Amino acid sequence: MNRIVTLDEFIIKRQKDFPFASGELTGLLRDIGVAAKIVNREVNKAGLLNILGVADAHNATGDEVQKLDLYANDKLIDCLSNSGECCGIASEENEDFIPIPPVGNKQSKYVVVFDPLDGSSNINVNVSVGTIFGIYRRKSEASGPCQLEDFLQKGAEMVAAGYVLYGTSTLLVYTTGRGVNGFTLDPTIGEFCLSHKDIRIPARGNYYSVNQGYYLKFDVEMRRFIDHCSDLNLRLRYIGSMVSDIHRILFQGGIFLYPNTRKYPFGKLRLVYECNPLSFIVEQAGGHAITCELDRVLDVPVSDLHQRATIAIGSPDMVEEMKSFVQRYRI
Ligand code: AHM
Ligand code: MG
Repeated sequence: MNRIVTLDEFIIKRQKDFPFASGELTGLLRDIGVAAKIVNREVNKAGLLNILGVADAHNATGDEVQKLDLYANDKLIDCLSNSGECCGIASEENEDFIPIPPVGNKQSKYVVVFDPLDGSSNINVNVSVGTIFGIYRRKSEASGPCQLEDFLQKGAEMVAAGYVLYGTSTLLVYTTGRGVNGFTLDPTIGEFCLSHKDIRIPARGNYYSVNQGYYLKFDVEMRRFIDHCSDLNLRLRYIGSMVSDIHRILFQGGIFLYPNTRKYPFGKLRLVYECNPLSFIVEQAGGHAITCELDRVLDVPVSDLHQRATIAIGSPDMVEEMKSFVQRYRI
């Protein structure tokens, strides 16, 4: 029998690969692992506890917020602020970033961005949702509180990113820029165990993922590319939970698209909380991620915490193919 490697063990082992590591990043990843277990517990028993439904609130970008989103948001904030392993947090559910005061004399050099529960429209029908996170080294003076500039860094500056998928089983996938690894939660021992080592995305795949209901609202070049996917007999899969859709593509190959529409002229998804962390992971696994304007997502300048972006992400050959369609058909 193979020896089980837990997430904590793996993170600590990896810390030794960084000769000057202080253990802060290690601590942060562990905090996120703990928060993920707590959120997972609630996601699993949500129906039983009757905490489903729409809370009387809207998030910072005006979307409807489900109660479980707020719960996940609170738990992540609690876990990350109690240990003092980061000096600030920005969440999709909060208008502004939250500075974290030092715990004891520990002055952290990291900030964390996250979408606590992505794909929240799936919650009340028992379909997969996820948590997405990214970690940056702060830019501001280490002696004072964190600043907005710490969160407005390009995705390419990220030091770690990951997601948790609350699906048929619960998986945590993360990277610190040296490959991507996946851990499955074993509910019997309450530990995330290494289950997917050094994940590599296939160069091509049989899936495309896009909200085809908006077809007529997409630009002509995007419609041409979607027609091409259909002509190739690719399988259309769209869960409406970006984490779940990208998870499939990461393992089986394919392309995920969220282009601009008339309703969302700059795209719907958030650059800081969704597009950048997932692009960092997919690139680390050998994939590509570009905007529909054909810029690398990780190089897009960030000027607003809740900035939206268009995205085409997934298998490298398929993203390149989409790029050539856009170049050919753009009016
Ligand atoms: P959320 O963060 O409010 O849940 O919204 C993000 C989600 C993504 O997970 C998903 O890909 C997309 O919104 C679905 O949007 P649409 O229903 O417009 O296709
Ligand atoms: Mg989201």
